[in-house]
Amino acid sequence: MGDPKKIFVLTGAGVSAESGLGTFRDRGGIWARFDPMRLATPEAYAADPDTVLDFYDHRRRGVVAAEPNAAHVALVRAETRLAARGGHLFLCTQNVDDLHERAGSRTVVHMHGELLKARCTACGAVTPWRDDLNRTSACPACGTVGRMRPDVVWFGEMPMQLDTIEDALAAADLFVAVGTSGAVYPAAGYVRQARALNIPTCEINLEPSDNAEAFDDARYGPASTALPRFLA
Ligand code: BV8
Repeated sequence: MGDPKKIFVLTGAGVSAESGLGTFRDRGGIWARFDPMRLATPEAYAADPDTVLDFYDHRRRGVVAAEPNAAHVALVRAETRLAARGGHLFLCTQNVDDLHERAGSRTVVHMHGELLKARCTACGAVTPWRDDLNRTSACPACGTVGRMRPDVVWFGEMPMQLDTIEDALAAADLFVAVGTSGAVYPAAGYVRQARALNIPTCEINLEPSDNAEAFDDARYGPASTALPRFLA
């Protein structure tokens, strides 16, 4: 891979798998048990907010109980090492957990939002999630009752910070996808954008992803060992 200076890393649920957080599409994954179209859509929230909020409360409890693993730590070390030689590691995650931050990553772009933040659907204010938040809670900013939702991006909703992500992708000299099945767009399309820009690409995953053939290189195995080895 030569000596890249600007690495764009896209992470998915697979980097949090060894921290005990469910993935979506693996056997027994979250979506194998819950239908995302029934739970992770604005329509689902409008139709049955209690069920949707319960689903996210359940996942938030898992995140709070989880600890970052060696994959998260390897990204922090790489970020520090790159910065020390004038480079940059751009970390874009599809994950809504805060394990990258808790491992020490300084800048994390959550393109699918953050489970530990709440958004008021009346005024748009985003505030830290509080465990007592529920359907009858009032927005801390505007006081409107019963309009709070998790600050995550549901299917059919616009992912966050797309311009920032596209700029970072265009400036990268290496694209690495870690722990993602390549099933969800626009994230799954980034490897093809990198190829079109002649940026070398590598996937690090437990097994070949849905768009494995789009990558120049690949390392298969658990992220907690494959990623530190790749970034060493
Ligand atoms: C958009 C947040 C327009 C909430 C998530 C038809 C109808 C409606 C929409 C569409 C449609 N067709 C296409 C679309 C677009 C849609 C989409 O892509 N659908 C798919 C299902 C076909 N996308 C959207 O709706 C997006 N918005 O398109 O808006 C637009 C488009 C472009 C530009 C502007 C506007 C919004 C998508 C975001 C949805 N929100 N999550 C929540 O978390 O509840 S998606 C959800 O899936 C998570 O974010 C998750 O991160 C993401 C992707 O999954 P992965 O992270 O890849 O996880 P997965 O389980 O799939 O894979 C894990 C991988 O890890 C596996 O490969 C496994 O082998 C590996 N692994 C497991 N263990 C390990 C491991 N690897 C290493 N080590 C291990 N130990």
